[in-house]
Amino acid sequence: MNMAENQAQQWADYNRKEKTMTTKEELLQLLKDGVINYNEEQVKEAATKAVELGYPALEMIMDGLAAGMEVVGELYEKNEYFVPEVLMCADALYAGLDILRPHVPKQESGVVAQVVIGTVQGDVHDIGKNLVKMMFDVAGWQVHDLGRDVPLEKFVEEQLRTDAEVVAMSAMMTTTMLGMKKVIKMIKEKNPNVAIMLGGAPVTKDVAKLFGADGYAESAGNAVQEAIKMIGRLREYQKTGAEALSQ
Ligand code: B12
Repeated sequence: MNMAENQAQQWADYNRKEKTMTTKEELLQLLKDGVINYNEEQVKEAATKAVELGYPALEMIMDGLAAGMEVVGELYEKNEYFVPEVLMCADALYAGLDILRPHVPKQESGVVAQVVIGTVQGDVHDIGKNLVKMMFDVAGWQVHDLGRDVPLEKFVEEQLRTDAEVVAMSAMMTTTMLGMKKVIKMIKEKNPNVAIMLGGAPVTKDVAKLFGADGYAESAGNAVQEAIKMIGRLREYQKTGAEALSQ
């Protein structure tokens, strides 16, 4: 092969590679659109491709799958989607999560503890809760997942059984959110040294405070950091409390 032929070959190889190589942005869009259009096959293909190409799995989950579900929420609010469509969107999201989740790298969080997590009684929304669970998992925490629609007493029982430092509750409805307050009261009565954090769309920092929780995070991205801060505050409080008593 002479030099001109060699260059032509290299150019052809480059063009072929360009065509088959999908960019990160394209895959994020495919994941997002796949969730919005409840296209499970598209989501699976895009997720598999993202893994093959080594794109960051966490970014694919948050900026692709979860971002798609945000749009689904807007469509539901505008009455363009109803429960059956939303359910299919959730199925598509979970299909992608199954593929991407094992590729989220472990992260050093500095503190490793146990967390009991679940969505409160009467509430079947578990996508957000599962993303928070994943963040604790990758941070190396031991996670006791109670699932969704969890009877309120179950949080208390599981905390006592495992002696977990943190209990994290999710609620997506204004009605079910009230159950959190009951759980906080029950847990604090039995064991005041547990740090309780709340989250979910209707929950705010003020609501969490009003309910007597120790912490709140508005997204899965900062849940672990907030949990670590909560543990720190609680330990500090125990220390100063004990010092005050001994004086
Ligand atoms: C998907 C969905 C469903 C799916 C749930 C599938 C599943 N497996 O989860 C299905 C179709 C089953 C469903 C059913 C219903 N739904 Co719905 N649903 C939604 C929707 C569209 C998206 C929720 C979601 O997954 N978002 C994506 C995730 C990633 O976000 P997220 O959940 O907010 O979680 C993030 C944060 O909040 C936070 N977070 C969440 N939990 C926690 C916990 C902790 C500890 C921390 C720190 C952080 C944290 O981190 C997450 C990730 O960053 C919302 C609309 C919306 N805008 O939220 C309505 C919505 C929640 N649903 C609603 C309603 C009314 C219902 C139904 C009653 C409808 C009906 N007529 O049957 C039923 C309820 C059934 C029941 N008993 O629970 C209402 C609730 C209204 C209210 N304020 O009370 C909403 C807000 C829609 C609306 N605007 O009316 N729903």
